Amino acid sequence: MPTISQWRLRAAFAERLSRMYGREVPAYTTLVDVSREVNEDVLRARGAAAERLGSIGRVTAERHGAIRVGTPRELRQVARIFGALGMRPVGFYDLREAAASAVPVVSTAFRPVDGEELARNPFRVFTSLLTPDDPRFFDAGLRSRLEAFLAARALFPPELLELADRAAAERELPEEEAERFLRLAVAAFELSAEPVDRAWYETLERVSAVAADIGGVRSTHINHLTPRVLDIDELYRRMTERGIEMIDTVQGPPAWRGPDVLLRQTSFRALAEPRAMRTPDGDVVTGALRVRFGEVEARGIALTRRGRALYDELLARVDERAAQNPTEARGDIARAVWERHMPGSERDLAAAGLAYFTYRPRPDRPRDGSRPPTGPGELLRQGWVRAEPIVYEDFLPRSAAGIFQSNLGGEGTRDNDRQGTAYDAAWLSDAIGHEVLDPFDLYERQQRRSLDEVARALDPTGP
Ligand code: OOG
Ligand code: NI
Repeated sequence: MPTISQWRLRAAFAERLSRMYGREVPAYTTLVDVSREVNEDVLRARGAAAERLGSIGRVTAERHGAIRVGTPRELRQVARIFGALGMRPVGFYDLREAAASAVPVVSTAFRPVDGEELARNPFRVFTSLLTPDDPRFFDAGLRSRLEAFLAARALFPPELLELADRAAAERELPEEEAERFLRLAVAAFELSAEPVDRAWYETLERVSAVAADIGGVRSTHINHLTPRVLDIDELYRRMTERGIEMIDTVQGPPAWRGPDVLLRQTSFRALAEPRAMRTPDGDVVTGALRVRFGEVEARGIALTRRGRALYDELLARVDERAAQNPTEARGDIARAVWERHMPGSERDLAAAGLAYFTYRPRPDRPRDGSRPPTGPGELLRQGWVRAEPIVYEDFLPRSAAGIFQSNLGGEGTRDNDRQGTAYDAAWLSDAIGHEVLDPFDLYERQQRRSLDEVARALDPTGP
């Protein structure tokens, strides 16, 4: 019997999830269509340069999803399902104070980690875990009701988890099992038709719409699915032209004349979806919840720790200037700040050690027996190597917090006089039972490996 490898399972899962979400949220299909049109136009206009940060095949198929779970136990089950697809937890994001509104979660992203796997299919899922024990959001009484509610539900059928373990262990599944696994996995993230207990949902909603979406229902669902676009400003214009109301900014770096770095994202507000509700008298009525939305993103070059520190510094500078000049467009302020302080070319980013690249020896490098210089900046400048950008595969906490706002109607409540529970990557690793990997380490290793190969190839005393 033929078998299906992990990456094919991952690609098939992403595709089926996309089809399912398109049926459930038709505006998502519009977003995918417009993204495709923009990508085709960019490819036509820029040619090979358009594929510098990933082949058009990869970019067209590329999606990230977002899900939200309630307990470490549920998170461990999610890790088993994504583990089957060759996706591992990368990065720790604390969203609890990243925004003005109350978002009581900490998050990670499950994704493939090595270059070849990413090139095959980079599907990733931003995964958030509710924090019922943070006293700024939940008092003791609500916390215990919430924990009891979560303990009593099962998000994933045992058969799905068993098939997941098998796929993870064998790195493939026989065709029939693969089909069963994919069906169960997609179904686990569909919107449930089970009536929502309205009083309970509203109790949680007073704390946070995100808390209600996670802990107010007995199932989970995909919250959004995000295509990748090569020109997000153009996409924003075209969506607005079609009458779709987008959030008022593109999150992340500004539109500027330098290279695309990190991640730029935007979204449209969550749409009202009909949901069955059980009233306190036990009647089932049709209500509506605004939970799910559409997001789109453009990806750029991964920044080093130093580059990221500069990014954060510029963000703070832009905030400060925007506060001082409330009439000036934030995008214009940001562009001016960036054009002044951020190196404006790939080569300058590389020389300053601000961004990650894969370095390769140039076939036309000096062959006169001279010794190569040290350091990627000089190697590049003197024509010994070329540098290909490493794409940023992760998320940004501030942008993520902005994206969460897309489905927050009210502000919710957060009692800032109380001390929040401390969480970090080590705590999350323990909760998942798998190490949460550090994204910088992954990029660093990829760059290091290429520089080691360059050193070997350029060593005049070598074989
Ligand atoms: C996740 C929000 C964060 C992103 O792309 O930054 C996110 C959520 O709404 O559950 O998906
Ligand atoms: Ni997202």
